[in-house]
Amino acid sequence: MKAIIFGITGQDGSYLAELLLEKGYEVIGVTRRVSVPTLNRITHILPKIKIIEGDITDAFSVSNVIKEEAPDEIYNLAAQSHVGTSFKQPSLTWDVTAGGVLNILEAIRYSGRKDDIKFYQASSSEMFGKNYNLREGLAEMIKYQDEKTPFMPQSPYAIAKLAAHHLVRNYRDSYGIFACSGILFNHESERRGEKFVTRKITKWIGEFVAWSREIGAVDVSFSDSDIIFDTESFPKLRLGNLDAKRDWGHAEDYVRGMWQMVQHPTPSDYVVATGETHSVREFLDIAFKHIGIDDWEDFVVIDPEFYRPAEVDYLLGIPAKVKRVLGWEPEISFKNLAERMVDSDVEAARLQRPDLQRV
Ligand code: NDP
Ligand code: GDR
Repeated sequence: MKAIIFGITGQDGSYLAELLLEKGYEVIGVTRRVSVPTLNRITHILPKIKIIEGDITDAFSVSNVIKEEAPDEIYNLAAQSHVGTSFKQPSLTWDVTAGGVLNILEAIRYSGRKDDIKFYQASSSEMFGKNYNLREGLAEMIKYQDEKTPFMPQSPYAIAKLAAHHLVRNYRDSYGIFACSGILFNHESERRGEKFVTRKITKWIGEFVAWSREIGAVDVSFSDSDIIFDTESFPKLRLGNLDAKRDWGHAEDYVRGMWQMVQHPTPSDYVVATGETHSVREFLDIAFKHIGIDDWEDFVVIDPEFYRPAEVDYLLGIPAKVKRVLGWEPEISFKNLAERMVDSDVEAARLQRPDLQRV
């Protein structure tokens, strides 16, 4: 089997490539040319995969790679994937996150092999935006989203993802292309991009722990300023809305779901989620407790810079369909996820400081 992954250098792309290699696939990764290295998440598997230069906004490069490589499966994970950034760069977000998907679908349609290619699109729980359904819980009504919840996107990113989601359905209905979408809720990992809130928190903790060890501090005085490491003070962690609630899982579990969707005989759309929701505050609780700090409020500053013009307050996905049809289940809990991320960032920060390498 041969698979093309668009977005192979991202968090999910790296885990998916590992999974497909384990299953004996030939893996082709499409990467765009940028002025800094972007292969660090896949360095360890580079000898086993083929990298081809291409950008999903460039219809010719997309159609050439699909024609020349004649894949069995295509996974589109490429996107401008940061919701906050999409308010600042809406046009680029639209071109990549919506337009790029159209380029891939058209390339499949005219590849001469449209019935032989299976396509996976990375849709998002952000498409639900402010919407939810209600059902009775033990003590109160529970808000949730599933495949039947109407979409009400709240950002240029979510609107672009929704356009792509509808394109996938339309190409499936119109041309019989095997095209499916995973409506994935937030999933994080040790490889998560550093601007997403979970990783931003654990990266800060890693650097803070390394700095505290370096200066031998137990009681440390903190500064509100942006001074980067010195021995007097340490910049506080600057965050936005701590009350937002997300259904957070681990990316390793979620890429397994992507693959399972593509193996099913019939293409469909699936919600992939854990069925639990937690606030940013709860993530902070677990992450800071893991390094022995109970009162993280002393270390955090609320900064309006990180508020969004429109927020998605609450996401809780019901993965009943993906469990029933594909047998998918998440294996890594919220607590385990947060602790793994902290451990990884503490270790990474230690290794970056030669004087701490024996600690
Ligand atoms: P990342 O931001 O980590 O990765 C995005 C990938 O897209 C990178 O490989 C990036 O390449 C690539 N890319 C960006 N622009 C282009 C372009 N113009 N042409 C080709 N490639 C491009 O995202 P994740 O791995 O977290 O997410 C994977 C997908 O799943 C994304 O589409 C995201 O929107 C979606 N999603 C993610 C969720 C999550 O919680 N992680 C939840 C729901 C959906 P480069 O390295 O060069 O920047
Ligand atoms: P999200 O993830 O927007 O859900 O999109 P992100 O981690 O960026 O935000 C989650 C929530 O945390 C709040 N928040 C902050 N967010 C960031 N990035 N930085 C901060 O300092 C901060 N402080 C509070 C946000 O307001 C938000 O409510 C992710 C991406 O992976 C998308 O690509 C994907 O589609 C969705 O998850 C599902």
